[in-house]
Amino acid sequence: MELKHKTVVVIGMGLSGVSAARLLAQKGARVIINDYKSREELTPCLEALKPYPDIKIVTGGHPEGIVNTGTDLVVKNPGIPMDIKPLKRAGELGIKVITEVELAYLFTRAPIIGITGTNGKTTTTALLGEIFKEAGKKVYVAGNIGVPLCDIAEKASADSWIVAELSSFQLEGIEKFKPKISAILNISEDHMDRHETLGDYLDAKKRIFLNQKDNDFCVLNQDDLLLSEIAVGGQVKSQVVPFSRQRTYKNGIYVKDQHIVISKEGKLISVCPQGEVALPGKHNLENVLAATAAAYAAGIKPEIIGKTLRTFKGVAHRLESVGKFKGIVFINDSKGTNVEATIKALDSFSQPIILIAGGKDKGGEFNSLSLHINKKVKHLILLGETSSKIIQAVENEGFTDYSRVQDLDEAVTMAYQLGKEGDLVLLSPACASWDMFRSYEERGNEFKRAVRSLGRKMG
Ligand code: UMA
Repeated sequence: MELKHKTVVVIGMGLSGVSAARLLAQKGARVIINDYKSREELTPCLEALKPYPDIKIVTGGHPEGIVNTGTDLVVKNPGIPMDIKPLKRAGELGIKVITEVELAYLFTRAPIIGITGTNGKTTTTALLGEIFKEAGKKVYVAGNIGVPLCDIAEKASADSWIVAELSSFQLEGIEKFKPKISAILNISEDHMDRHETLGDYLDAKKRIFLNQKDNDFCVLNQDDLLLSEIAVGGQVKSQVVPFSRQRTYKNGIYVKDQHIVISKEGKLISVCPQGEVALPGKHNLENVLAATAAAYAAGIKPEIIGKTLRTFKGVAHRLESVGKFKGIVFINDSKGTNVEATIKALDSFSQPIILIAGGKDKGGEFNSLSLHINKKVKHLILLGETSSKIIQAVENEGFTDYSRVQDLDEAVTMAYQLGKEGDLVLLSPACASWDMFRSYEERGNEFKRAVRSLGRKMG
């Protein structure tokens, strides 16, 4: 794409917007970056843009005319909904709107493995990155995991790989983006404040294989009803690589006699005994199968995959063990940002659980979570915007052992006071963090700080 002297408006700063603006400026574009927050709130972004004095910065709103007849292209931060005024205006004027991920794709030579799905994306992406490292490959791990793709697009040479975690927000604005290997892990309700229906959300996820050709691969979870329908529906033009915890395939990845196996034309290759996989939990087994499928499709030897599966213990904020005081275990699952993720977290433990939940309202419902809370939770501690909605849902199930708190310090202290030896305190909010924190990482770090400070007080 020729960008020299083109006028490009970037909507939304954040990590992604800033990264896109930098790449555009390096390519000689006239860049205008616009965010509705004030300059004070955007200090880290403004610092990061200091080496690019030619980038015009507009803050404190999206002014009328920011996108106009002189605009050649609009690049949006994934956090920006498609229906805000400047993007609608771009549509009226026939100006192309792409996401930061699409822009990155246009400037990279490295093959991409794109991982999407509702849950498990970050763990699978990080695990794949480790498998590639173990295989001695040059690899860049990026995307929704926290490193914008525009940061690494040009650094990644043709002989390296990019392993990219991709959200529905990132995928809804792609046009040509084509991963060599795509993977969809699972689909359940999430981000219903942005996508009108589950069908719209699934459509955004399905864009991951939109541009793939028959020499590309698409890894699909066959234990997920919606994804197994896609696999047989003729929608995927690339080679489908199925994986399953329950079923077997002539060509695919599955569990046989408690071993993770690759079946190639019915010939079985053992990757690793299931019992030796370092990641705990049933849902992590699916992530392990997906990573195995993608790595094998990329030509990585099964023994290298197996070696990494035995050592990779997971990433921060996903069922992360924080400490044990008075025999009570504290687990940080701040990345449990939707109902399904929290249900999976609850299902991963057999001890009595004190659950800390609640956060930003994404427009979903909590009925299915309430059933699990009723079965598995000893006491529920709620904070944030969704507290009342969750209370309503658990009360409908006849569950009344709940309390409301103002912040995580209060939640951790209360959990400790209510807990007994052998109990488990789990932060798995089932909601996004943005009502009280900048990110789920900040929420998780705040929880860890509160637990450690309690630990110090307890000696
Ligand atoms: N903004 C506007 N107008 C609007 C709405 C927002 O100007 O109408 C501005 C905000 O003021 C803000 C910016 O747009 O300055 C959005 O920033 P952000 O902090 O939401 O985004 P980034 O820092 O660029 O982070 C994004 C991803 N965030 C989202 O998609 C919401 C990060 O995923 C990702 O790691 C990062 O790019 C690098 O690729 C985080 C996330 O929460 C982890 N993702 C969601 C999820 O996993 O559920 C999708």
